[in-house]
Amino acid sequence: REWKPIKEYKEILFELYNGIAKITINRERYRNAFTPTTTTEMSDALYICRERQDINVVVLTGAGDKAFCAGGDMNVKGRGGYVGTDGVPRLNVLDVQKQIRSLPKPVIAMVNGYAIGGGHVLHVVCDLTIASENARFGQTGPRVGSFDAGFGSSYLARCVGQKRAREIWFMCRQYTAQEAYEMGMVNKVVPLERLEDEVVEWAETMMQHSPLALRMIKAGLNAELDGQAGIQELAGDATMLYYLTDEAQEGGKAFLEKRRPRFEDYPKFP
Ligand code: 2NE
Repeated sequence: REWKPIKEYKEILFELYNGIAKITINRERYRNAFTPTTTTEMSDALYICRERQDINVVVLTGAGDKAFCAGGDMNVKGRGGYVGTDGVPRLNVLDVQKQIRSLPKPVIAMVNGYAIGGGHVLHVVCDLTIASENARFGQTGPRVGSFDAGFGSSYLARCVGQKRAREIWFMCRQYTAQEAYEMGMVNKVVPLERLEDEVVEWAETMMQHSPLALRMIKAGLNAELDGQAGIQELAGDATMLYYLTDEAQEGGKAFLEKRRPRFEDYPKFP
């Protein structure tokens, strides 16, 4: 399988194969822990994923066979956030989470090893998680001076239930891929050597389905949980579909032609 580079970055790889974009955190030496540079680059790549018509499904993974992502890079954790090359502390992984959540295309976490701390949250916010048998899951925040009380807690609880979510955060234990599957936060577990094939098969299956239907389903599933921000996305999709109607076109045309719009000409479905 030949992945073609989409854009060059310092700390991630961004590649395309057959309509599937793959974002790989490329910091194997640090178990793919992210710095502000990593997350800024991920945000840029996710923006491109949203814009490009030839990208249908996005896969998020980590380099090598040991880690998906070990969370924030503790070497650059300062007061107030992870300190970038500009000396400013940030927690911009939260922007990455929101982008994954609102991307109108399926995002698959391809978990190839440790998904720990902020790395665990990244797999949680993806639409689907396919894991290799060697993958390990867990939060460490309360042990290392951190926590994620946003999607990393509330959406996790929607996936595994409140008792399990509290256990994961309060106990800071690691769970095997099979345990994560049984808890409901992993869709499938496969041998490591089959991981990418499996993910590509899932992506190709989804690509045979209506992109707009998948987009609306994702927006609807989010809207139920995400309050006004979720409703805004679903409503934005409704507006986009409305703009495609002759009735909406008539409103704009009438304004430009300085006449009364003839909305009565268009069908009203019961
Ligand atoms: C991931 C884990 C369990 C892997 O263990 P192991 O034994 O396979 O590897 P090892 O030896 O611990 O790690 C290999 C190298 O990677 C570095 C290590 O320091 C080590 O470096 P050297 O000793 O060889 O120099 N490394 C691993 N994770 C790192 C990290 N996060 N930052 C910087 N360097 C890291 C094990 O490594 C582990 O438990 N890692 C720490 C996981 C962790 O606590 N992450 C931060 C949680 S907080 C967070 O991510 C967060 C949040 O809670 C809320 C919002 C945003 C972020």
